[in-house]
Amino acid sequence: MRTQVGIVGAGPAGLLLSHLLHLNGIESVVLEARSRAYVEGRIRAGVLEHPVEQLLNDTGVGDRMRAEGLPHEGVILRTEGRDHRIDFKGLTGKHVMVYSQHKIVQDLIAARLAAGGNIQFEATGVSLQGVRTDTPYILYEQGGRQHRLDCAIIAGCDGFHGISRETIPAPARQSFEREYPFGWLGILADAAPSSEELVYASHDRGFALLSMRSPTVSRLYLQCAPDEDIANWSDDRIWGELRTRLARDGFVLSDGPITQKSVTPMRSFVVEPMQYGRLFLVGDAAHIVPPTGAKGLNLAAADVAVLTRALAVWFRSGVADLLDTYGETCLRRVWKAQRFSWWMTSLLHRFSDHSPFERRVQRAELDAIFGSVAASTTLAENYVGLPLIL
Ligand code: RFL
Ligand code: PHB
Repeated sequence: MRTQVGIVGAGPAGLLLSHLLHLNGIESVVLEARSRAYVEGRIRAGVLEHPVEQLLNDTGVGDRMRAEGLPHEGVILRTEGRDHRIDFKGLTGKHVMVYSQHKIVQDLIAARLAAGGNIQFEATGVSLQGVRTDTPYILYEQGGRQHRLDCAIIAGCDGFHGISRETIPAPARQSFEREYPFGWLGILADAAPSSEELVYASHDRGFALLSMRSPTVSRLYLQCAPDEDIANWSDDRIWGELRTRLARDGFVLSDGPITQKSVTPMRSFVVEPMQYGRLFLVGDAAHIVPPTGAKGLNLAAADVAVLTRALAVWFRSGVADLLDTYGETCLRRVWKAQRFSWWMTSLLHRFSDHSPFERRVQRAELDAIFGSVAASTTLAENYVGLPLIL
């Protein structure tokens, strides 16, 4: 099989890239290790930045998001029973969109298939060959047979645990990493959200987040140990802990059946460069942020926007300038999002090794935001999203 762009991974990055390339008249084939049902049901992110919402709308895949998504004009920071609202609309004129990542994946798969797009599910044993030549190709197995996909460009959209990043020889890449001494225990529950807006709560027992997926489904998180055993968390214990950490006078947390539970470790990670010959790393394959800033999926979409623009010029005219600066362009935004996610994480979580002095400084930093329009505006600008291409 032959195509222009071979894409590894049918997460949001790979599918959005395939969609945008198609709109630019460029052919692609997406190779995905998992089944369609698996990727369409995988519960992950929920908050879209304003520029990403616009991108989905402008490229014709925003119909269901407009119907079912929840535009949010602010978030609440809660500490010691006090609320401070960050007014996105008032401070930046923009909002964020609460809409499930797995629905975006469903919407993109539907759009690609309706347009005759080629997505190969359950393609395993993927290996990238000849990435330093003008004729790279991808080997994979499917249905018990070995296949070969020839292409001009390979996009590694296979997430943090994929094989694309490791295809770059170790001496040619540098990783920047921070692991946090905690994780997030996340639940989905059939319960009406107890707040109209997201609540980020900093509490002595640890961070908690109230989020949502729809008017009848709540998404909630608790800071926990990075290797927390989910078996130790009964539904009652989870709701009790959420009630303690989210407490405020007059606030009532409504509960309901928990339909999904998981523990996610927290990590900041960037690999440089994001390009090696004809291989381009996109999204989580190149960078991971802790979820506190709600940036991961949004960064993946920004990489896709940069790569699509560069490939459109290159395939049309052979001019490689934008392609050669792909990584540099993405990394400007990536590092700003890294800074913001690290800062939000440091601000709101309980660190067991903090001295009483450091804990007081952390509270003072929250207070400084509460008392300053300038500080609140900086937070709002970063949360609603910087322009896709900086
Ligand atoms: P993905 O989504 O991991 O997709 C990679 C795809 O590649 C496939 N794959 C392979 N295919 C073929 N061969 C191989 N060898 C392969 N190896 C892997 C995988 O099966 C998969 O289908 O990466 P992508 O596309 O870069 O998208 C990134 C986002 O998924 C991620 O950044 C976000 O989910 C992060 N994130 C959030 N981001 C936000 O912008 N806003 C949020 O509110 C938000 N909340 C979250 C999050 C991530 C979370 N978890 C579970 C990590 C909340 C959580 C709890
Ligand atoms: C979510 O709804 O899953 C979510 C919201 C905000 C975050 C992280 C995750 O910062």
